This record gives sequence, C-alpha cells and structure tokens, in this order.
Amino acid sequence: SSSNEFRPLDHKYIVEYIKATPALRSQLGYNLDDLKIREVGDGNLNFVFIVATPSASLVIKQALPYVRSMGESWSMSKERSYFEAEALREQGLYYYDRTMSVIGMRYLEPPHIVLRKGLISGIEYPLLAEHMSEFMARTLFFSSLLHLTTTQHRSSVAKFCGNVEMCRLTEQVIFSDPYRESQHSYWTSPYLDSDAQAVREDNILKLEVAELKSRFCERAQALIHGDLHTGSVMVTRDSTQVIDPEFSFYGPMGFDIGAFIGNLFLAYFAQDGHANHGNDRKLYKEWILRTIVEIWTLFDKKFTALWDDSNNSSGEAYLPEIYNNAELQLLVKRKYIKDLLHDTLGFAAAKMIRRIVGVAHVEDFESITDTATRAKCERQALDVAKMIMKERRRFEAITGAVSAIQEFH
Ligand code: ADP
Ligand code: SR1
Ligand code: MG
Ligand code: MG
Ligand code: MG
Repeated sequence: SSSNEFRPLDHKYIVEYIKATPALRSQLGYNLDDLKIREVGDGNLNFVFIVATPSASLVIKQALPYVRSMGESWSMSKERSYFEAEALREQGLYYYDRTMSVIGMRYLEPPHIVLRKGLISGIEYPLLAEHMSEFMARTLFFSSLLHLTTTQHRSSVAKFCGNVEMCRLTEQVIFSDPYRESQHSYWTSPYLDSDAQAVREDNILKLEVAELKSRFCERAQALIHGDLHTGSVMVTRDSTQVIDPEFSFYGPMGFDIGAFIGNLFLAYFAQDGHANHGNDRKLYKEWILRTIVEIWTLFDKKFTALWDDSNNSSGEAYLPEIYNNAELQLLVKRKYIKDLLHDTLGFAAAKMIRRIVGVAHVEDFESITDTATRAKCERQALDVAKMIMKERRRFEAITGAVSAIQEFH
C-alpha cells in the first residue's frame, strides 16, 4: 500500500497512518488500542519512531526533505529512503512507502544499543570483529566484479546511481569542507584554531584528499553502505546489526571499511577523555586496537576465501583463461587486498578529519565536557589522521599502521 501525498509523521498522524496501512497493522497485531510511540532519532538526517503494542513492535523511519540536524534550510531529497529500502531488502525490511518516504523495519530491542554509545561507555564486544568482517566481506564481494558479470554489475550500478544528493553531501562534508573555509565547519575553539587552519593550508594533504575524492566519485567497485560509522551499528554482546544504509551506492569498498575503522580510531582517541579514577581505560584502548587489527585480518581472510571458492562463479574481473595459474592468482589477490588496505586507511583518515574540523561531529568527543581535554584528544586524532592519509601506501599490513599510530602519539 502507499499514500497519495507526502506528509510528515507526528505522534498523532502516525497512529492514523498505521491503522490505514495493512502491512504495518498486521505486523503489530490487530488490536491497536494500546499503541506506545516514541521518536528516538538521534542521527543527523531522519525521524525514527519506535511503535509498540504490549505484544509486538516495529520501527518507522521517515525522511523529510531536509537534513534534520541542520534544519529546513539544508534541503535534501527524501528519495534517500528509496535507496535505504533497496539496501534493506535483504535485511528485514517490513514495508516501504515511497510517497511518504517511510520505511517500516524490525525494532532492534534492548539490550541492543548504538555501538558508538557502547564504545563511549567502555564496553567490550567480543564478536564485533567477527560479525563486521563477515558483513563487509559478503556485501562487498557479492556486489563486485569478482562475483558479478559486467552486465549484472552495470545494471545494479544503474539502480543505485540516482542516489546523487547523498553522494554530493558526502563529497561536500568529507572531501571539501574541512579543506576550505566553510560556514558550517566548527572545531573546539580556540584550542584547535591553528590546527583547522593547518588542514586548510596543507598542500600534501590536499593532493591526497583529491585522490580519495576521485576514487569515491569515479570507482563503482561494489555496493557500499556509504555511512558505516559506529552510529550505524547496533549491538549486544552477541548480536551486531547494521542500520541506516541511506547513502548506499556503488563506490569504493575501502570507503565502508575505512568508515568503520576510522570511527573506531576516533573512539580510541576519545578514551582519555572518558577515563576516571575508577577506570583509566588503558585496557579498553588496547581492546579497540586489537579489534581494528582483527577486523581487517578477518576481512582479508573471509574476502579471500569467498574469492578462492568462486572458481565457477560468473565474476568477470579476472577471467580464468587469463589468470590461469596459482602463482598469478595469488599475486592478483595480494595486490587487490593491498590496494584495498591503502584505500581503507585513506578513507579512515578522511572520516576522522571531517569529524574534528568539519560540520558533523561525533559524540565520542562531544561528550567530553572539559574543553581542554577534548581538544587534546581531538588533536591527537587529527595529527594521526593526517599522518595516515599521507603515509598510507607505506603500510603492508594493518599491524604496521596500528603500530605507527601507537608510536606517533
Ligand atoms: P539517521 O539516518 O537519522 O542517522 P538512523 O537510521 O541512524 O537515522 O536511526 C537513528 C537512531 O534511531 C539510531 O541511532 C537508533 O538509536 C535508532 N534506531 C534506528 N533504527 C532502529 C531499529 N531498527 N531498532 C532500534 N532502534 C533504531
Ligand atoms: C550534514 S552532514 C551529516 C552526516 O550525517 C550522516 O550520518 C552522514 O555521516 C553525513 O555526512
Ligand atoms: Mg544514522
Ligand atoms: Mg542516516
Ligand atoms: Mg564518518
């Protein structure tokens, strides 16, 4: 079912809307007398309602034609929810109404929390690396030319190529605004005034960010999530669920892996600001770094295993008649993974920089109330990110990059 016209949901209208929508009614059971509704959106873009009866629940997410955190003056196509729904088809989408830009999906019940909040609280997630490496290896491999024919790949690229406004938002806030004067950018002032200026005056950094931007805009390597930071993952000790794929399109794989790892590095650098007398967070910082190494290592293993097992698949990137001996196949795989590591590190660094001197900051730092302490944490993260962006090609393995980061500060 779908509506005839667009209208923003509120606590009252959402009840009418659910009652008039059989797919949502049946999900909730037919007795809708005792509906509890809470708007819980804490992201930058959209409105998210948890809807529950005493025995059933669901989440309703609506995109309005602007960026929530910036207000109505920053317009943004509500068609973003179409791409989110398309990406969610494999992952528990209940319902989609294109006119209303409304998605109905599974409510990830407590004790699920947003990973970023868990990281701020210092909680270890023993299966996080296993689950996230599996998610990334599978989504990226199966949408790439290692699995698809060029015909299949092109038709899938075409399906997502309309997500233009979301890509343009990323181009602006990640690859442009931090490197120029921008009315929207801010940082912990006055502490980081000269650091922000240094970013805008760093020629080598600008050369590197141009290369990353070109990869983001020009390389349709796989169907990526497009906003895979630690606020886009909900977790318990045993469960890891990726949400919020409204930025999805065919782009470089390293953009997703880098988003996730870069945000783990931000969580790492914020820990000193969350330390207190009871807990210096030293062991927790080590856990974060181990998790970063494990994510990459497991990703490499799982991705390579999918590739090894794909002998009879239709992937057309490396035709078996040409890549016809074990030595060459190994060379090709090692090169692919190494290039991907360098992309991943570059995008991770770009994601870190934008969260410190750009428009949308992260709670990891924003929740550090002492400004001098926050600035110190942010400066360390910024300096490391600049180093990683410039030096990324010299790292042969993730362990080298992580060691360099530990030695750098
Ligand atoms: P935005 O696009 O605005 O960032 P998100 O999809 O990230 O919106 O959702 C915002 C918040 O709503 C999340 O941080 C989370 O707290 C909550 N949320 C979103 N989807 C679900 C879900 N399926 N189950 C439970 N909570 C959710
Ligand atoms: C105005 S920038 C808003 C940011 O929030 C989204 O989740 C993306 O990360 C985007 O860059
Ligand atoms: Mg979000
Ligand atoms: Mg979002
Ligand atoms: Mg990010």
